[in-house]
Amino acid sequence: MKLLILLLLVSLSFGAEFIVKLRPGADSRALEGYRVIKRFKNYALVEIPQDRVSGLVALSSSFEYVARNVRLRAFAIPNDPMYVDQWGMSLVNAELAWDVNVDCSPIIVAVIDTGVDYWHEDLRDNVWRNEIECMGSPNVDDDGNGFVDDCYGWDFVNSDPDPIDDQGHGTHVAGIVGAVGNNSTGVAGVCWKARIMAVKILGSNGTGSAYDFLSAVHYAVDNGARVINTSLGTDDCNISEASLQPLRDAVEYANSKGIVIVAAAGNSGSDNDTCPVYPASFSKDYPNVISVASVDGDGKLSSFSNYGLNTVDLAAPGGFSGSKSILSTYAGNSYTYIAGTSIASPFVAGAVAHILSSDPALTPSLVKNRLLSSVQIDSSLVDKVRSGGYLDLLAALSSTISSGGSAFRGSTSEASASGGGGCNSVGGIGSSIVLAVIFLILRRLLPKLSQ
Ligand SMILES: [Ca+2]
Ligand SMILES: [Ca+2]
Ligand SMILES: [Ca+2]
Repeated sequence: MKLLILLLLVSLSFGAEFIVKLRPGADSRALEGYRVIKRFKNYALVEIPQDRVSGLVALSSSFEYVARNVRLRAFAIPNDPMYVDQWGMSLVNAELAWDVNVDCSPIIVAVIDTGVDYWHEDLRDNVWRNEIECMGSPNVDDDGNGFVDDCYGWDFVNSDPDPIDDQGHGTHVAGIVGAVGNNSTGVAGVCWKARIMAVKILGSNGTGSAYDFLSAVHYAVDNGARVINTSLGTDDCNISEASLQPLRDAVEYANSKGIVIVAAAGNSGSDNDTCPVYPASFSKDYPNVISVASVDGDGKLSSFSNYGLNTVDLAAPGGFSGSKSILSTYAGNSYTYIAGTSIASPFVAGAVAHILSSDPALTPSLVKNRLLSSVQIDSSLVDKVRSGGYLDLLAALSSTISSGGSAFRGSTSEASASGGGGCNSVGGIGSSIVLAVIFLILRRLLPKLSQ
């Protein structure tokens, strides 16, 4: 049991409870007329109407002071044994955020990817289940949604109801969003409790098609997802607008239903403003698309990460801290390290699930605005991504909604002054081997659209 409890003083008053300290030898009849909840020595916990608190000390010579009964609460670090290696969580202030909320289960997060190992020991309690089908009749579309026996989601690659992951990528992504936290097992997700919908469009070779993407987005939206993570994309700058339309339709459909799509920016180390990657680059056109670059353990843009001042919104952990990339769940009930913007994206998808869990009525544009206005500014990102920074989960959960639509860069001037031209300083030593795995997935997607 490694649960570490720290007590955190917060400045919330607890109802109308006040701590009264009596002067030594004071006549305890001074408390008459108040409801005393507890007493010890010369302290008393007393319920006092708010309007009577001020001046109370002056009124009674027996009172040394009257103080609000501020709340103390546990500030937990999860007991998952591999958490010690999950540097990305502390970088985004997840530990502090988890004091605010650990439960994203009100919000369904669809992972459109290679599938999800939904039997994984550290995921199975956090996977979405379509209970009508799980409890229904085999070979019957019990819920009438057009998909027979879709208990765990759907496999659009093989057109069957089993979106199990035969590659690993989707399971890794799913674990970042919502590996079960604080269960003495494996790792912890950004959300300790979650509902992850597995929607498979990438096969074991890591490729997929726009049609399956379009189908998958409709499936996710129609079956209750509020957030869609897409750690995939095109890798051809010359795709015609006509060929892009199915992808655009998918994004527009999600937008019309108020569903957020979080998308990886790509791993080519290039500028998406000049060489767009879709769906990430739809971020410029649609308020429901949030595109994500990768940072290393020092909060600097990863050397492999795509960027784009106008088309990439913020960064999140996806690179390296020393020799370690991002640890998460993997296919076959295992765990592994992977780097890439694919891995950064689900940090943000998890953050969106947190935000919507606490405020389900928020529109996608308000969610996006909150995320972008609460980032941790870094000099390596100021000229590279729209927000100028990387995810701060605590700030995103704590901040009030800013009303501005586009003024995400309001706090960048200070960082600019100190940052200068340090944009391309990350060396990328040692990253290429692990990245090759992700490249295989990202680069080969959507070959049908390459003309
Ligand atoms: Ca069905
Ligand atoms: Ca059925
Ligand atoms: Ca766990």
